Amino acid sequence: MSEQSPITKAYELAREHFARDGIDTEAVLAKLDAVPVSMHCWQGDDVKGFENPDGELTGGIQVSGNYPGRARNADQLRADLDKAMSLIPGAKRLNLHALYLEADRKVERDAIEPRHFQRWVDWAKERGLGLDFNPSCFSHPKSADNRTLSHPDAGIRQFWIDHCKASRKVSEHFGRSLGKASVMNIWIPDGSKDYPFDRYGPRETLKDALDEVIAEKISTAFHYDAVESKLFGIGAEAYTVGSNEFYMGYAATRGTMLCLDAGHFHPTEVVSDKLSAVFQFVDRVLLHVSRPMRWDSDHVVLFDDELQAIANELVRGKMLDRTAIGLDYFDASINRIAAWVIGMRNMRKALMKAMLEPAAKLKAAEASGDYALRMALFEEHKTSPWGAVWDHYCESRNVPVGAAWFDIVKAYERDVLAKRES
Ligand code: RNT
Ligand code: ZN
Repeated sequence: MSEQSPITKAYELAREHFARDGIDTEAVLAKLDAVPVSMHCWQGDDVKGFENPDGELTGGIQVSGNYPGRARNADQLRADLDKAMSLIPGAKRLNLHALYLEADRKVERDAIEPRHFQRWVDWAKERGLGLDFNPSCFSHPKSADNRTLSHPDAGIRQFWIDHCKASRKVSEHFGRSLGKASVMNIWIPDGSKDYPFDRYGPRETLKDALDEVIAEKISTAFHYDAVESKLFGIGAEAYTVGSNEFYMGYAATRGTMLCLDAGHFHPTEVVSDKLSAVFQFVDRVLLHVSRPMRWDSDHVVLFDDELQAIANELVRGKMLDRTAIGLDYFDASINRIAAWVIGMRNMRKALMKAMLEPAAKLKAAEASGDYALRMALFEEHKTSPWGAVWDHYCESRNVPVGAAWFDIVKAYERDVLAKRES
């Protein structure tokens, strides 16, 4: 018999540890593998896209940093995505924005068609990936005054309605071509910098515009609509039309998915506490896992308490099947591929740790009112040998163990990224 590797040895001990709590780590890893996490294309090029790569990012979101090597075209972005995905275990999807179309001449946003995304579809099909989609209601002259679907001008409003309708066709095409339903998320920057007189009117306008967008029924075998709320944005500090209450009501009454972005709430509010509340009234949730620092800063997702709390909720409350997990951040100050790999690995690591909780014991402790035991179990799980399970998971799924992935990213930076125009 061949010598066991240190990783396997550590895993065997960990496996026994968790088995004592009735947890079958192999079953956990099989379950973990199947949970898709949607990787956001826009970390690779600072949310620029290929419609007008010299254009400015607008809509109250901001990228900071100028680390060299940003993807300048779709082939570069796909190469970067391939590199990142080769370092990330588990089922993955790719989340695209309308800005990432490929066309040989200018295509207006209200005229986008599935064929402008065909190369993405072919790429995803070859890799067995699902695709998700987003209309891009920002970085455009017609969104310059921070009004899109709630715009008071009927012509401009119609332009954005038509963009969202066209986007649904693209999303449906993704679902049909790949056999995996696409989640299409509508986020708009609409709001105002200072106190408005009328808060009611724009919300009524937005409601009607959204109703027009989703009027045509599309099978959920191929496509889901999601709507994303926000507390504020740069230049929309006083009023955001699409607030949490607005979209909560919208999703609940229209049957769309509700998108919860971890950076879109008051600083002491957490998405982890919202999940079990919104799931009483909406069928499906889209998560934009992000890390706000003092504001909606879209920092790289770390393995922190709130990420763990989100994962715990999804697993404990059996909400995973009703949740689409996507990441949403954009950091241009560090190697962009490393940023993807860190966030994606962290998301899955948190899901794994949640699945390894001594759930039966915790449940019993809570039911019997033994809150000291509950606390003790929570605390002990923090240092249980889940790291050994993670290492084994990575090794058995043929992705680098520990920080070994970083050398691969550095080699790619040297050989590929550094040669791109700065
Ligand atoms: C903006 C929203 C939105 C965007 C992406 C690019 O505050 O979070 O989801 O980050 O669509
Ligand atoms: Zn978001």
